[in-house]
Amino acid sequence: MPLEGPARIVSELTSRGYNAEREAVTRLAATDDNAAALERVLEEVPDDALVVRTEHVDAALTATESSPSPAASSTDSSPPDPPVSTGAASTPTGGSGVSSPVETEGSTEAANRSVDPEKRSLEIVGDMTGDSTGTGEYEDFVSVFRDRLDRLGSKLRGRVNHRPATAIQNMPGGSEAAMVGLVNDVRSTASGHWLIELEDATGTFPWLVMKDREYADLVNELLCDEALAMEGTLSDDAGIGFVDSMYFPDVPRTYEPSTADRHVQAALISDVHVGSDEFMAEAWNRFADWLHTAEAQHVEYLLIAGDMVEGVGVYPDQDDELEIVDIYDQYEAFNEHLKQVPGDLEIVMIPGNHDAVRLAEPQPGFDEELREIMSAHDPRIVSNPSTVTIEGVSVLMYHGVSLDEVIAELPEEKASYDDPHKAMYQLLKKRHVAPQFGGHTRLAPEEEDYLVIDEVPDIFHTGHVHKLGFGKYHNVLAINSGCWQAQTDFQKSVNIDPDSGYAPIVDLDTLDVTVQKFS
Ligand code: D5M
Ligand code: FE
Ligand code: ZN
Repeated sequence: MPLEGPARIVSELTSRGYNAEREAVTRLAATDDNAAALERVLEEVPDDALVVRTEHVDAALTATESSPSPAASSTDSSPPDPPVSTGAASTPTGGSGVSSPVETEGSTEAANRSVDPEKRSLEIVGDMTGDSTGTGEYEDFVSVFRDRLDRLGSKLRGRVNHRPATAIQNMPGGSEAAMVGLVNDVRSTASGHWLIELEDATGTFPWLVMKDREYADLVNELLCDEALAMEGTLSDDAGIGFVDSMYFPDVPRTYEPSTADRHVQAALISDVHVGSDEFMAEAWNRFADWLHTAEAQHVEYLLIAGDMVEGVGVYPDQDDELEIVDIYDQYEAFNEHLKQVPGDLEIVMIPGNHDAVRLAEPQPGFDEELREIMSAHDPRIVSNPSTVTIEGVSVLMYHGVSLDEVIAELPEEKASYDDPHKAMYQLLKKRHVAPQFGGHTRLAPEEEDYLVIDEVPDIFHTGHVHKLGFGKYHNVLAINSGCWQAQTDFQKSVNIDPDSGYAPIVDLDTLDVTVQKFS
């Protein structure tokens, strides 16, 4: 058995019925004779273990030569647990999670999972971790908005014959004019029309949308600071433009998403909230167990869109609902839960508003100390937002704090907690994950606006509102994952009924979604 490199080691282990921690594989790969080392390690692995851990490798490689024995095939002779697709009573995993060791759960997963890491590809774009330039000065705000206008404007400028605000101010009355800018203000007039002030690098200009024009229906979805183009006719005194057409940066209707070349799936989750009294450890255990079953054999990627832990001091009176009060202990516990999922999964995570990183967006990925703690299966830890391209399919991951704002500002039929994906459609249309400045969503001033959706993603993944919803907008799959936290007192007080314990699973070859329920 000549073995070369980590990929061969992983497939050899899988064919023998084992999963392995990434670090374990790395250490094995570093030995002079990979094949012999692997045999020694398999002798060292306890009989009931399904995962080859770093400790096993260390123990085997430091131990004196033991008597050679034939290669251990899968030591698991117990009958497999039934695959679980709907959770509930059929998987008696029980326990409060943190203390339940990985190896005792999930039975024959390794036999059920045979992955070939060489078929995988994963690439990250837009991770701004370590690239924050903001000093918090006024100039940074100027620069972030200038960058927003430049980049979103470039998606609009080709569509209209635009002029700067100051040039429009000097055009003769009655002229045709168009402008690209950021929405500075939206108000209704005494006669029920709408006045929208657009701002560009030169100044501002007011545009009037008449209440009986078709575009009036779009005014109620405008947010301050989003980029727009207006086209119309100037008034006789050239003091105002009467809008004939309005353009959003948007996703082209004909957008054709990329898909994977083989049948492979990704689980998209968020809002685990470990450390909260309401964290649903049993539902999580069922999810982790299910990932080890044959039914989940094609799930090779796990994306987690923020709120790994409950955090401390995030909301008033949150302390009353904490099971774990120390933030580092919360991450340790989260890591224990992460260990329960198969070691061969590729995991990508971004932070959310409950996580221990700066609250203002973009949020850089976790610091070194937290990365050390959350090291189970060696996850890729990137900023909120970031885009991860898996097997050709680009997934824009964003935690989703701005969704609260979109839902609050827009009419029910365009954005609501019951249909969180519709709020996501608005962000895609605006090509920005958090358009409105100065409201609920905190934005960090940076030289560059990392929150612009430059490239159309194939999948847009958010969380935060703790509701499950998905749908397609101009062929882009928008998924808001639910959460792993039962209803909190606060949520009860404001009638938020969370969708807890669901995992949406995406087929990367078709972009079809199935939902697995574990609560
Ligand atoms: O927020 C989960 C959802 O609940 C999200 O829509 C915000 C809302 N939420 C939860 N707690 C509060 C408080 N105390 N004030 C305002 N809004 C709240 P998450 O941040 O994921 O817990
Ligand atoms: Fe959350
Ligand atoms: Zn959140």
